[in-house]
Amino acid sequence: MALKLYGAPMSTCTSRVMACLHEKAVDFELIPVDLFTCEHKQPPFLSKNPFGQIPVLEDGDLTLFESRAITGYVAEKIQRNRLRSH
Ligand SMILES: N[C@@H](CCC(=O)N[C@@H](CS)C(=O)NCC(=O)O)C(=O)O
Repeated sequence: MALKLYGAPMSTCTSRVMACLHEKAVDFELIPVDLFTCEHKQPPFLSKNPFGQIPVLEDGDLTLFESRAITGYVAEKIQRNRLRSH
């Protein structure tokens, strides 16, 4: 199942995560969050990140925020999966 990344390409923090996902060749779906209409401050988004900031990553049941935590998770998950397949 592809990872879901909630964010906006113009956001540096979203771009950080996208760069990591591209570097690791991980499939993901970018789900745009409209900062101009304050979508990130509405309850549906706040249920993913109570701080009301992008990006947010969903991997199945797991929801993560903070771009550096997300890149750390992606790097570790990829390494784990590659080690398992050897
Ligand atoms: N430390 C956070 C910072 C996230 C952040 O500042 N996101 C910005 C976009 S780059 C945002 O959501 N700004 C809207 C707001 O804070 O209301 C991270 O690295 O993910």
